[in-house]
Amino acid sequence: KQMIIDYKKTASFDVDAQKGFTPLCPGELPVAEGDKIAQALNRQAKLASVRVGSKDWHNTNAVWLAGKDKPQFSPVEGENVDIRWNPHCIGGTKGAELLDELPHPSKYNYFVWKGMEPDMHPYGACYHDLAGKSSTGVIEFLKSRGIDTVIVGGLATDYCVKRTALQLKNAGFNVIVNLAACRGISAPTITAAIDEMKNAGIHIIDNPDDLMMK
Ligand code: VGL
Repeated sequence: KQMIIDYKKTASFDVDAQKGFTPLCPGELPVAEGDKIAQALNRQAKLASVRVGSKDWHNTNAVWLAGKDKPQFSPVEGENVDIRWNPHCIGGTKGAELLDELPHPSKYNYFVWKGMEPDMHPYGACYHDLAGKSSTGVIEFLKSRGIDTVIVGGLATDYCVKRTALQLKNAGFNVIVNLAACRGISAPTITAAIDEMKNAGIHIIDNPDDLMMK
């Protein structure tokens, strides 16, 4: 089933397409095939007049870091943190870099660096906090450009891509998640994420073959 999108009103969103979420950084949060999505992101970007992106840019002193006696996924107290994670995407390290085939952040029309405060670990790229009150500015930017449709890809499907897509949908955009340009952490959470996004009215596509530009 084909969907018509208006190039002038469509944006492409590269969510956290960083080496820290790929097998290139096995000690961080490697997502299987996470390093294989750059071409699909570049392809979807050709359907859009605006390209935006985000990065996790974390600190070595973050309160949510897993370590000895503090296993990954264990809960951590704080308004803007929830569970512990292995160190990943630490500012200035290889894990924080975008995949090699992607543009430099300066070449995007708008770019978000998030999770820089030691006591904040957001997932969605649209808000710095977990409650969705502190804007990163990307929604306002997209609206200022007259964007009504956003094609989303990146890492990981079940965390940051899902949250970003839901935030965009809540902000009133027509949202398309392109699975060819996403990889996720685990099969059950990917399936649940796809269900949750579909239930929210987000379009899930396997690849852009069925998108028609007008
Ligand atoms: C992510 C888990 C922890 C993501 C970030 O980008 O999806 N997942 N931090």
